[in-house]
Amino acid sequence: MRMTFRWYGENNDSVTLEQIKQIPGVEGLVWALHDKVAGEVWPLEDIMQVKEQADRYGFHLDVVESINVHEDIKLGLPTRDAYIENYKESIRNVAKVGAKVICYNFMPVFDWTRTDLFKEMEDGSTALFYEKAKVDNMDPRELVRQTTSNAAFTMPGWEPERLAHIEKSLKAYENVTEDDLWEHLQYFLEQVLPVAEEHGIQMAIHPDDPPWSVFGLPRIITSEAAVERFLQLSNSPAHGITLCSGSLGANPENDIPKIIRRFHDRIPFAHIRNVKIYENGDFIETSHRSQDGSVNIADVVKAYHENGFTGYVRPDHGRHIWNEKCRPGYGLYDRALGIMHLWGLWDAYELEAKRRQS
Ligand code: DNO
Ligand code: MN
Repeated sequence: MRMTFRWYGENNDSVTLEQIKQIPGVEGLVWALHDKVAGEVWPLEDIMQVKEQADRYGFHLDVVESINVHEDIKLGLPTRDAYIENYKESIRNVAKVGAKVICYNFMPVFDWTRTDLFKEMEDGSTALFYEKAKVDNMDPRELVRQTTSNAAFTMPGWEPERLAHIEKSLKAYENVTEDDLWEHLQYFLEQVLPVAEEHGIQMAIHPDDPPWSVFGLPRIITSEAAVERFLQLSNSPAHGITLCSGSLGANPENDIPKIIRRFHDRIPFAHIRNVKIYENGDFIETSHRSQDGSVNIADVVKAYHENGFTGYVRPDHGRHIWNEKCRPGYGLYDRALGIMHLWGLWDAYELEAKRRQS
């Protein structure tokens, strides 16, 4: 298990590289060029700047999250080919600083969706919260307004440039079915996988968050069966998944440890976090501890450990604790606690395995 930490860059993150360096066992940054909109080429020059910053602290840039896929590619429009060419160029460019994994997603219009970014919990901490009834009855434009209006930072997936065209985007999907989306994903992969393969990079899709349709938009990476169907799209070694325990875990029918045990050799990148699911379909992000949420994180780590997992891991989101002012889900404190919890479990399983051998 190779521990990483998501970092948004010098001007866009409350967390510093010096702080990240002091979290035990973090070897690399999960990074992106956050000022680029989907479809744009990532210029080598900009990438080199991130590399210089990472080098100062001895972090690698093996994991990129995310190079976003342009909406025209997901919609299967004729204009997609130009955007796919740009995507290939970005793959070649991130390869030049040693990237090994590119996390991406194929969610129409909206990336991760929550109704409250700072929901108060009983202990006074706050966390990302999803209220199902609210989303079901909400005008998506209202959610966009709410999500972006109080944000001190631009949030990935909620970039103003992208959402300015929300009306048009929603309309464009009116006749796009799940099967269409699968086809468009396959078309995209057929083009980019050979380039990724040639550069020793694995493309790792992030599941849909939450793993069901929102606002009538199709969503396809939502379950174990979907992961199976996805992996069958290609035999390329460059074809894999970012297994996000919190995204898939928001549906209680998704047995995360089981999914890991089944597909571990196709998981180059793991997001590990917990969510507490309520009976009405709401969920809130919690500490990593199994006792605090609905996902058995101890068993998630066990599933990786017993399969000799050598991929990259990051503690996905965290709560906001100790009055930390940070971007939603991406503070320092709770993610650092999460990392120590993951190491604690991992080291204990490691010890147990060694004892068994001797
Ligand atoms: C949710 C987070 C997401 C994720 C992107 C990947 O679980 O990990 O923000 O980073 O959807 O493209
Ligand atoms: Mn995730």
